[in-house]
Amino acid sequence: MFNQIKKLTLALAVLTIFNNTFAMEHHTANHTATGIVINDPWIRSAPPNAPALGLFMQINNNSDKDIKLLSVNARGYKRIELHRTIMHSGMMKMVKQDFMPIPAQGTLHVKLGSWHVMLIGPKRVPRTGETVTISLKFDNGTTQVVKALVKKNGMMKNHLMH
Ligand SMILES: [Cu+2]
Repeated sequence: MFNQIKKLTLALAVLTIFNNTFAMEHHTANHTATGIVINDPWIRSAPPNAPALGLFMQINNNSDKDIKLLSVNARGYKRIELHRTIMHSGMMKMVKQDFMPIPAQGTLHVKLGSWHVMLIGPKRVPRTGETVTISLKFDNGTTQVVKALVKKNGMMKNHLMH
């Protein structure tokens, strides 16, 4: 009887450990698969002769490691750069960046007046309401393809008027 209980306890313990391990692995795998989530990618609408366009989004990092956005690609542009707008001697200035950092379990807000992507030298400026296919390459070896909606931004207009 005692031996049977011991065996049963052992079996339960093994089962529990196995279950926990399985759950943990599953958890980790899930995070790896969905480490980066891109929300609301959009391009600020611009006149047909605009030399460059701004691309914005929120990038969520659900993983436990810092991740870098290394490059952005899209068809129909001379080149695409990662930029950050900073204050320099009381002036707003755009500075080209080698990467964008997305902190572990955090969000990078790629937005007007801050981190942004510049689509330079468009063959044709997309119209409001169109979508542009964008591919983003990260240093964790993944590439994400998103469709960015071209839209106006009233907030920025108000901001500029201040
Ligand atoms: Cu810029």
